[in-house]
Amino acid sequence: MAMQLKVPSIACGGCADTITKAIKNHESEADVQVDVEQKIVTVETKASEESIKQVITAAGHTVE
Ligand SMILES: [Cu+2]
Repeated sequence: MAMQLKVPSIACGGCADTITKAIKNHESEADVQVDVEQKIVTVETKASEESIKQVITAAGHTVE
């Protein structure tokens, strides 16, 4: 299932890397795309939206 999450705390490519690594660490098969300009994280994953939100929050970012 693909989901799109608005993550307003993304400021640069480093943030994108942090989030991508955190999600892949949680679920190695997840496909993560981060649009830094739009601050949108697109995740193709079998995990629940709630768990992905928790991973992003745990990585120090804020999901809207
Ligand atoms: Cu950054």
